[in-house]
Amino acid sequence: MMRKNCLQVPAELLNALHKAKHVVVFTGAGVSAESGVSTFRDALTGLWARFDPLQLATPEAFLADPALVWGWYEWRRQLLLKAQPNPAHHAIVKLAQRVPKLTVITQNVDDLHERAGSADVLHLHGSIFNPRCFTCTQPYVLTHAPEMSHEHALAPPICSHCQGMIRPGVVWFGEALPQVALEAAFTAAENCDVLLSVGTSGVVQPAAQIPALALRSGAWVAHINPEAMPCRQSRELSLVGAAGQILPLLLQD
Ligand code: BV8
Ligand code: ZN
Repeated sequence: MMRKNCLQVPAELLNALHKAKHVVVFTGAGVSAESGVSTFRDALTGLWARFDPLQLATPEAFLADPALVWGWYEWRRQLLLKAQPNPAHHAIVKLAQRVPKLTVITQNVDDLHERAGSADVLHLHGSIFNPRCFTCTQPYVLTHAPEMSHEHALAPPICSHCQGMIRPGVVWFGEALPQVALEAAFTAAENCDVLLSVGTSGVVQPAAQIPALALRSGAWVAHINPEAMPCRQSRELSLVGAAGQILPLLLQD
């Protein structure tokens, strides 16, 4: 029974979602864009405007200038504390209530999926809310929101255990991804019926392999992005638009 075709969602995708036993939602910075959180590629502001995030999000940059890098993350954390989940995050929670199994895999370091109600989110690039000691990896409990009226450097806290520097709990370029989360993400991609790739430019490896893995395993893959994404196979679709506009359309009966 072909489903009625709505605004931008092809009927075959709605059918596949309706029949799916396991759906994966794979997100990048674009899913948080409508929460007012700038994506990684957006021009960095203020103090960091002169830096390329690819240079700043590295252990080398942190060791070279700990206050510059820690200040950047505290500035971003403060903005995230003020941000709210958007209709995209909420639609993912609603979709999870309608399918037998739904796995959220995110490249993002924010907690907006969790705050919207998603459970067991796989964070491939860590979390900005779980800092740890750079030297002894002892977790560090952030007790307050940073008071930063403007972007500025901020010396990182010192580890009470070994006097080392506290670092953000994110995966920097050149650092290995958390093995357990990555393996779980690959397994989910290989065993799902539909994978929705939401708000990612598909540049950063090895996360960028996830949609291709699902496609190779016979799943439908839909890219949801204001930029049209290249589609190589018949079961790969590009839904051009904002996540907060398109994801709610997938919920229609
Ligand atoms: C590793 C945490 C090895 C930090 C991040 C050369 C070739 C290939 C690979 C490499 C290479 N040189 C180096 C590498 C490896 C490197 C890599 O991939 N580099 C790339 C840049 C070439 N990868 C690594 O280093 C990884 N580690 O390989 O380790 C290893 C192995 C064993 C032992 C030791 C080492 C680590 C990668 C993780 C880096 N950390 N984040 C932080 O956040 O500060 S990744 C960072 O970039 C973000 O987390 C994000 O996930 C990612 C991409 O950022 P963005 O571009 O902003 O986001 P996104 O791509 O999602 O783009 C936004 C999209 O949203 C756009 O498409 C836009 O159109 C869309 N959009 C906008 N608005 C909306 C929207 N979509 C929907 N709705 C909207 N409203
Ligand atoms: Zn320590």
